Amino acid sequence: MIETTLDIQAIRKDFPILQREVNGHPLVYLDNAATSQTPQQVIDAIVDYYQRYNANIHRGVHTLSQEATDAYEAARQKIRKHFNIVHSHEVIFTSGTTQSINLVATGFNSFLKEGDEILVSAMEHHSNIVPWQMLCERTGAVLKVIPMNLEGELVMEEYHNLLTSRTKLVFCNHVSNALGTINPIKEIIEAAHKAGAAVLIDGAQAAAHIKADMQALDVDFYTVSAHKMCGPTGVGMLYGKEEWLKKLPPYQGGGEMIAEVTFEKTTYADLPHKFEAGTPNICGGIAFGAALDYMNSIGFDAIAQYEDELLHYATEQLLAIDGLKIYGTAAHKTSVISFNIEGIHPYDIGTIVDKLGIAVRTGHHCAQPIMDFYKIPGTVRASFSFYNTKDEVDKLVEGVTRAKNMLL
Ligand code: C6P
Repeated sequence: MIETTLDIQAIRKDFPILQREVNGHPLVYLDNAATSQTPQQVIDAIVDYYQRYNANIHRGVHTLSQEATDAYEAARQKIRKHFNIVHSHEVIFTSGTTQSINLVATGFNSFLKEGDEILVSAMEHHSNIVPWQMLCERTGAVLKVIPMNLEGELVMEEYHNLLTSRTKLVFCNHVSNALGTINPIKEIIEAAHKAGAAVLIDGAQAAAHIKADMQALDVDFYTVSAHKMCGPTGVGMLYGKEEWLKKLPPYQGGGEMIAEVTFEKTTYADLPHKFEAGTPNICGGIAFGAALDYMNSIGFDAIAQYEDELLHYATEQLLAIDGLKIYGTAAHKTSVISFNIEGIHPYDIGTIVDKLGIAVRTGHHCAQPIMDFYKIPGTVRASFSFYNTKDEVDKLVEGVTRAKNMLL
């Protein structure tokens, strides 16, 4: 394994929160899959917006409004460039992945009929299950599940068998939040298109680790939450191919999304505004752009390589604990480790390590079907970012060992 060339200690200085103590111990933040931490550069962009040019966008002729509009649209351009998207109007600002998925699911109401089929992977977050179930209830379409194996990989032969002329949509995450599996989305998209189905990829867990290329993937829809990639909460994006976004009806009605309104009839604005009703999270959008700048200044290849190093080190160290079992052992994984120790509830481990300043997530991770598959109530999930260190992995291992000795 190649050692990283990143200066991790210098990077850590960009994150003020990493200097704090929790319960009398230096914070060890290993809940990055839930929400990543925010570098000073992004905090500065937020402060700068509120200190210098806080104003509504696309509406005012005054200078502040124009400055805010320019910064917001510049952020859209940064997103376009980062994800190699053809048109900036294919970037829709949303409040995050959940809203992005609901926008598409609601929009498909009029495109589905009874008996049509929707395929969804067995390792989805609830936000990529429930909106489709609701869509099926409204339209009479049928939800079918692409199964996974014990390693936490999709059974691709089954996927190919499930695809038929009845399949209209396929939904899958790029990376599983509970297992870390990187799914073969290129193969999934190509096969779905051959069968005449559209594909939505939930990129919530991938975007902080993999620079996804919308044109190379040829995906129809892709979703991202900024707060998982060094940005603020409450903002994200929906990428949609122009042809789809033109066909889908507006998601919400209100200001900004209209061309003309009379009491008899309303016509809608062009893309992207058709899907951006009301005053958006202006500051959040600008800060999302700053987060992309920050992560790109470090470099996604270097990030992925270092996180892989952390993943392998942490996997090895954790497996040395007797009775510890890792869920999700796919060949291609991001830096997420879900585990349990026989005879101990994950919640108890999470509570004890928190007393040592270590933040991990415990529970079903909003992915109950995965827990049902493994017949467990939940897991302890440690998720690593490029600002974590091997020293922090050691602290996790010590903490988990201590919890085990206390509880067994
Ligand atoms: N997963 C986790 O701890 P929002 O909340 O809209 O930003 O993202 C929802 C979402 C959708 N898909 C995947 C794969 C996700 O991981 C998440 C969020 C967090 O795993 C919080 S539940």
